[in-house]
Order: sequence, then structure tokens, then C-alpha cells
Amino acid sequence: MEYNFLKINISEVTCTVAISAPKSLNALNSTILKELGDFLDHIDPAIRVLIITGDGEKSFVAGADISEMQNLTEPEGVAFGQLGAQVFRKIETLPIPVIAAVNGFALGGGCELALACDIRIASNRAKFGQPEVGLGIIPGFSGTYRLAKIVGMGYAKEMIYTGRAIKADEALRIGLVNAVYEPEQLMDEARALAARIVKNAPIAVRYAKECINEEYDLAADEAIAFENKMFGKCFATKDQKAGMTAFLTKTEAHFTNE
Ligand code: CO8
Repeated sequence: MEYNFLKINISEVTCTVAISAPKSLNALNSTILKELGDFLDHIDPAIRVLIITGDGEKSFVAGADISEMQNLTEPEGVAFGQLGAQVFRKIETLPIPVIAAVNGFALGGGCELALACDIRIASNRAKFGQPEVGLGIIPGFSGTYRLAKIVGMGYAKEMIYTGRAIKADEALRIGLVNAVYEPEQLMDEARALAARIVKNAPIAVRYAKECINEEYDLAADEAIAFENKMFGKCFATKDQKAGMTAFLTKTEAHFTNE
């Protein structure tokens, strides 16, 4: 598939994808969502970390495309919501870590896109918000589900009921982002974070993501059993032997993803 709204850059095993729709501050229409879905389906298995950002200096993603939603019927609303929700679920369950490098407006569906990523870092110009109720809708790309998981029920309800946009420093304080940087440092910091992840055993990182995601909604005994199963599976990998041998022989580990 040809991508008209995605700018893709691959550096070694880190891939950066920038959503690019300059006329609408990178608002997500169904074409962009389909492109993103297709891109996620075909991502090279050699890629070990994905960074998602917004093209340009002003916006990460300013929401779902309001002009496309304006005249939707109820079933069309369901279908559009499903399209976004399915793409974002692909991000959440992608077998590699996904970093959102939030360079500007992350509103509505843009905030929800960031929420579907594993780790969020932001420029000090970023603004986050769920303004949907001011448009007569609710967050429809799983924001009512994920925001509370990340910032807790109290802040999630306040943000969603009021529609108030918050600045990067407040997003940092409530745990919506992990770190805030000067705009010109953001992408370097995202790549540095990716590089720290890439140094580790790839299968172990993948299992860790799967465990954290799967266990979140399980009861304690099931969650602990799931981790135990995945922990055991690590010992069937060559990388576990390589990592522990390197430690014990005081050498650097060379992981082969096996
Ligand atoms: N959709 C469509 N166009 C947009 C969007 C958007 N979300 N955001 C900005 N644009 C367009 C503007 O219309 C404008 O176009 P034009 O130049 O043709 O007038 C252009 O981008 C530039 O925007 P502004 O002139 O408004 O730029 P400002 O710097 O003055 O303001 C803001 C920037 C504050 C980001 C402002 O554009 C804004 O408030 N945008 C809308 C933000 C918003 O409400 N987002 C939430 C949308 S709803 C949503 O995301 C729901 C997700 C779940 C959907 C489920 C479906 C069922």
C-alpha cells in the first residue's frame, strides 16, 4: 500500500513514523487510519522499537477528523470508532515497544493514539486533552478505557468531562507522560530511549510487554501464573544463556533474538 499520510524513517532497528496531514494538524481521517493499520500489519520483523510522532512543529495529532465525522449516522459512527480502536489496539499489542513522541497538540483521537503507545514523552509545547464532549461525542478510540488506566479515574474523568486541555508539565505531573523535553531535543530523546531498549534481549522485551498488557486485567493469581509461564519461556531462549553468561564472564552480551 502506498502511504500518503505517513512519513517513515528507519534507522538500524528503530522505525519512526510521523503522521502527516499538514492542512488539518494531522487529524486522523479514515484513510490515515487505514494507512496506519496497514503499516502496522507489515512492519519489518527486524524492527525492535517503533516511535510515533506528528509531522511538523505544531501538532502530534489534533484528533479525529471532525469534517469526516460531522454527518455520520449512528452505524457509521460505530464503524469509524471501530476502525480507530482496532488500529490503536494493534499498536498496544504490537510485539515491540512503541514510543509516542508527542511534539504538539494531542487532542481527542491524538491523545488516544498516545495512550495506546507503551511510553509517552513530550515536548514542552505539547497539549493533551479529550475535548469530545464539547463536540457532542465521547472519546471513541478507546480513550474512556485507557486514560483512566494511565492517569487514574479522577484525572481521567476530569479531563473527559471538562474537555480541558492540559500542558506538558501537568501531563508529566499526572503520569500521562514520562518525560518532557525542549522541542528540538524530543526526537533525539525518543531515539535514545529506543536505543536503551534495543540493547536488551529482544524476546525478553517482547515477553515483558505481553505480560504487562495481559496481566493488567487479570485477577492476581492468574496474572502471577501468566508471568510465571512467560518467565519459564525465557529459559528456552539462547539470549537468556547469552545474557547470563556475559554477566558472569564480565563481557558484553550479544543477543541474537533466538
Ligand atoms: N479535524 C479536522 N480538522 C482539524 C482538526 C480536526 N480534529 N483540528 C484542526 N483542524 C484543522 C482546522 O479546521 C484548520 O483548518 P482550516 O485551515 O481549513 O480552517 C486547520 O486544521 C488548522 O487549525 P486551526 O486554525 O484551528 O489552528 P489553531 O492553532 O488555531 O488551533 C487547535 C489548533 C486548538 C488544535 C484547533 O485546531 C482545534 O481545537 N482542533 C480540534 C481539536 C479537537 O476537538 N479534537 C478532537 C476531535 S474529536 C476526536 O478526536 C474523537 C476521537 C474518537 C472518534 C470516534 C468516532 C466515532
